[in-house]
Amino acid sequence: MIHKHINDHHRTTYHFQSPTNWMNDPNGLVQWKGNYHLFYQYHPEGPLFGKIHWGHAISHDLLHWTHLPIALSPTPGSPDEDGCWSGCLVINKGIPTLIYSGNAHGRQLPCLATGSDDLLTWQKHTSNPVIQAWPEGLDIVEFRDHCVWQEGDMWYQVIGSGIKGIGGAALLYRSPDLISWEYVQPLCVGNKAETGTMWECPDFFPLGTKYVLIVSSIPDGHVYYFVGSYQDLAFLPETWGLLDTSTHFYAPQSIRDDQGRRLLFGWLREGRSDQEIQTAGWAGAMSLPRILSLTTDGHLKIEPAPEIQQLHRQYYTIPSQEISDNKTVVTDLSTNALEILLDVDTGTASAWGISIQDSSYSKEIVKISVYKSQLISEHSSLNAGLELYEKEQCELLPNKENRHRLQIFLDGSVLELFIDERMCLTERFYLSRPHQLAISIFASAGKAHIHTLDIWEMNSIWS
Ligand code: DQQ
Repeated sequence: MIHKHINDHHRTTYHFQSPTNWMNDPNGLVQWKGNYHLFYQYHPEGPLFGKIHWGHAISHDLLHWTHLPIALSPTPGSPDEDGCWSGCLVINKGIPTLIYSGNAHGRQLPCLATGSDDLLTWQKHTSNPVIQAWPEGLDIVEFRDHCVWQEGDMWYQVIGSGIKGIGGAALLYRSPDLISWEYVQPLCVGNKAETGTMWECPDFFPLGTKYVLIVSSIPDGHVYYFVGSYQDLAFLPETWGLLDTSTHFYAPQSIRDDQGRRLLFGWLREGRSDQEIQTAGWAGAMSLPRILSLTTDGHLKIEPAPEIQQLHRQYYTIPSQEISDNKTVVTDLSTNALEILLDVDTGTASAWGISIQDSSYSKEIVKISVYKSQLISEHSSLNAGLELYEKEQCELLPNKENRHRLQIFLDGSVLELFIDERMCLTERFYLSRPHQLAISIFASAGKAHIHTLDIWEMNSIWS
């Protein structure tokens, strides 16, 4: 499918990507007439951010995607002349409808487009922008991105914003028809010292007995979730945390699918320079579909969608055992698409982990280790003769047995980690030559018990 970049080993095999050029946020997620539709922020004219369109792809199984024609393009002289920025899709009396941020003259305002039954052609509304100005009486910094839902006969939406001197905000509006909107109040306002000065891409939905608000924060670039209650048109957070430890995961959007699952995709941004991106000719990938549910202590449980297991191909494993040093499990794997499941009891070891490295260049390595209460993800590669090294770490949640379950998804330049079904850590890494990998596990200063080490090569999602 993606012929243009076929020999680029930094491209992914089973994470969604645009055919070429720049992509960012997932938009307009919907399961419609049996198919999943994924729209996304796309710059078809180059590999860097520019005049943004909506790319579009379809999947019957949440795994295999087919690219469709661009869904939305900026219209010269209109409220979206400089870009069709992020938004969502709702079905209004049977009509698929997009609510997105029209970008013009450096400001964004809400716009509407209605779609054909196959979601291929979109008609922009003549009264765009449907909200003409920022809300009065509030001193806000920005105003964009939309999450829209229906309660009874009324439509509601939250728009991403920030209140000067206070913090990020999700502003609540209501409308009888998606066209005339009345500002209600802030659904939720954050503390700038904790969760940033501006919230992009708010996503608000019920989950189990609670409600969840997810926001992408400026300036730190992290994604925060809040779990709480929704009363009298206000959201009261009870717990909160990071949806992903890393800033390589951003601007997620979720939907409730036909199975009743809360599915979420996020944009995986690059970790290389604009010059390297220009040379590559593309940027950005989508996370795996993540499934959200609630933990018993009121936080988010985050798991990869089980459909991903259908991509398993060649399988490697070792028997359950104790280890106290380094053990090579497999060498010379010529693949850049792997899933690894590691279930380990720390035992008496002070550290344990897994390293995935180029079979002959020891400096090209991805290493994931558990040391004390920290999960540490490190990677190094050689770039034009220079060694690049990056490290990301997060606090593991205390667990009586000191046992941890890591699901590691390695795909081209993407490393997506699910830790104890509670946390994610996403990285981008760029090995200097096509992957020829050796995988080993290790423990130091004591014995760790490996309950499970499963390794699968992965099939492609493109036919
Ligand atoms: N990306 C979009 C904006 C959004 C930002 C522009 C988040 O609508 O705020 O591409 O990545």
